[in-house]
Amino acid sequence: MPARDLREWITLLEREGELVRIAAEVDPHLEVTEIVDRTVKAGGPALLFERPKGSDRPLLVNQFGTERRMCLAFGVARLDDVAARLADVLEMQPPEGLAAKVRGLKTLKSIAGSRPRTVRSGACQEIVLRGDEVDLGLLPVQTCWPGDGGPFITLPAVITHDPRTGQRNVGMYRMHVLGPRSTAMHWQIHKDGRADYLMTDGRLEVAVAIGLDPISAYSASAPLPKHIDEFMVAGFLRGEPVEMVKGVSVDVEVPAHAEIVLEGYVERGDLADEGPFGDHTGFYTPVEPFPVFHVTALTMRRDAIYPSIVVGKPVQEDAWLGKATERIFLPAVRMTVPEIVDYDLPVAGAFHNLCIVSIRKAYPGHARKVMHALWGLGMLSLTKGIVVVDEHVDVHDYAEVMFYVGANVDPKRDVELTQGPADHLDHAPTLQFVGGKIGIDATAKSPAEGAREWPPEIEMSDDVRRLVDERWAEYGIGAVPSAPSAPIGQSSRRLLRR
Ligand SMILES: Cc1cc2nc3c(=O)[nH]c(=O)nc-3n(C[C@H](O)[C@H](O)[C@H](O)COP(=O)(O)O)c2cc1C
Ligand SMILES: [Mn+2]
Repeated sequence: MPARDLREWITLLEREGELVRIAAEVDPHLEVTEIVDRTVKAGGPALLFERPKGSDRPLLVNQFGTERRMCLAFGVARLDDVAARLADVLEMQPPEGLAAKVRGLKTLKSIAGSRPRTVRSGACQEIVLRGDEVDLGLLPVQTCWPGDGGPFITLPAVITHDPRTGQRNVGMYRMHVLGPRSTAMHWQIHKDGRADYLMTDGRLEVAVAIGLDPISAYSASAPLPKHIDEFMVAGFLRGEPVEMVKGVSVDVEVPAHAEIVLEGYVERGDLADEGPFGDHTGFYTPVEPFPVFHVTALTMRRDAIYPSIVVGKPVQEDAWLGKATERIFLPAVRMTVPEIVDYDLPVAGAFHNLCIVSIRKAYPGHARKVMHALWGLGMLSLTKGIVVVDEHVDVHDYAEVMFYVGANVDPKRDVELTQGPADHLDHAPTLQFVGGKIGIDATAKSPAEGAREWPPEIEMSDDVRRLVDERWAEYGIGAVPSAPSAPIGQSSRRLLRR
């Protein structure tokens, strides 16, 4: 059974020795950040601050901060197992034989049972504050970094509907608290929430759920196509639908088990200065106008817990939300670009800066084909640098990748420079939103690609390896790790257990 809500998740974390309660009074203004920063970087536990200064509500951070907790959230041993479930659906073929038909039906049923279910009442509305009663100051909202423009709600699931189709969208967009009843809504230019807003004449109703079961919270951060409801995917990944209840002041359904819900609206042309904000890029994102979210109701559980996340110079907690996306979306990426064997978005590259991809190379120019495919694929289109390696290279072993980038590349021949859309937060391009892209083809090249004859790579023969394995004790050298076939070095495997 997946955790039904945030508190079941907290119970699970506690049982697994993955959560520490902090009884001392701690200030959500900067102090929490410094504590979390040290804890995340040390691979430490989730932290439940029971007495955040200035608020009666406990503050939860670092719930996602290790790979183990991310796996616990999904109830899997490895994140690739989540991907495998999704791959089953994506790769469904007309079944042959009874066994395959039964399996197919099961898969179909798990999709059909994934749609959010409307229920009559929800714990998220135990307390209802409307109009002037609303005060965001009740919540222990963090001011994360010294240069931040104020407190920011950092782990919200923002729910909107496409005004033309009624289709729901859920996205994680930080919210700069501007007053007791208003925040900014940081819908970046490429995002679905922004599209719903731009499609609206006048007013767009918005609901924000804070404090969800971990899979629903994760889903809000997942880069799904616009027409796919993130809560449906959450239901599929949980194996149980997300229960929704009518909002008290808006015609938007909200997750019944949420800890806290903010209901309200944005209006076309109603903008305010958002930021600065110490961002996941490792830099402060400067002030920029964003839509104002006016809160018409704040509903919550009687003893609501407020969850938060700190982003900043990597590695931070969001690294693991990102790694989950990298793993979960691999089958979907492969649907379009099947020659991809694996890919890695290094945490240090803040996800959009760098992508290493291994391919089954079949023809001249193939690496460039894959680069351009990725530059045309969903949010991967924002990737600034792509390194392509051959299928035998472990993309998660950065030393091995560097070996091939160094050894296999003629910079004059193997570098693809192009341009395209840039990440909203990328400060390096001359213009905001558009910029250069670099692709490095580190595959072995053929004469058809203008290379001389490619030399064979050095490898010991299997019979000698076996011989040495068998005789090892006889040599009296003691324990030495088995002969490495790849260069040893800093490996992302330390980050991503596999
Ligand atoms: C902790 C965290 C904070 C995020 N903050 C923002 C943000 O402020 N603005 C934004 O546009 N995307 C932000 N994102 C990324 C979006 O959640 C992500 O792109 C998601 O796919 C957006 O949903 P959409 O595809 O439905 O637009 C954040 C992601 C995480 C994990
Ligand atoms: Mn979406």
